[in-house]
Amino acid sequence: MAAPKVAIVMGSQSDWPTMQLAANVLDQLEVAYEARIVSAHRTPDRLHAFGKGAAGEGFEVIIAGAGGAAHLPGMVAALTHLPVLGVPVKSRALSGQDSLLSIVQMPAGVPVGTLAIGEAGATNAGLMAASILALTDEGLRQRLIDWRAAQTDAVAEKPVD
Ligand code: RP5
Repeated sequence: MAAPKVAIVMGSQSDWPTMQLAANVLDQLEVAYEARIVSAHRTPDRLHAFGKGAAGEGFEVIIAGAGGAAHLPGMVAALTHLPVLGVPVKSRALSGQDSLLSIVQMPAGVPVGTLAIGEAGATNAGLMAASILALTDEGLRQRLIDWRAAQTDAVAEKPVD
């Protein structure tokens, strides 16, 4: 596979079961990615180096997931011009409401494209990263169209017992 254009970063190992769903959809669409743990609070120097270096590393889209006081997506967005997709991970204490509000309310001028809380958000972040890259990648565009068509075909007209 080609050098990864998508970075998936997360605040903790505990975020991986959620963020893996973004990775899964990228696997299905044959989009190369690299996943890293980058904690805004526990590894601030790593966060700074990642944000400043992401474009130079060849990444074109960043998916950033975090929970609780979820400052990672916003801080990454502050450090790069690349599109940042934020995934609010479902937190133990507040079911991800805290994560969502921490990520979504960015000040004008520093955008984070914020997805839904938890698994749907992670899956959709993967799909959205693919759709951004598909703007300039014809093969990926077709794979994405096929993926969506297969999803439509998989929906039965009637429920089964
Ligand atoms: C955040 O704190 C992480 O993104 C994670 O969602 C949450 C809890 O982290 P752990 O205590 O499980 O490492 O920084």
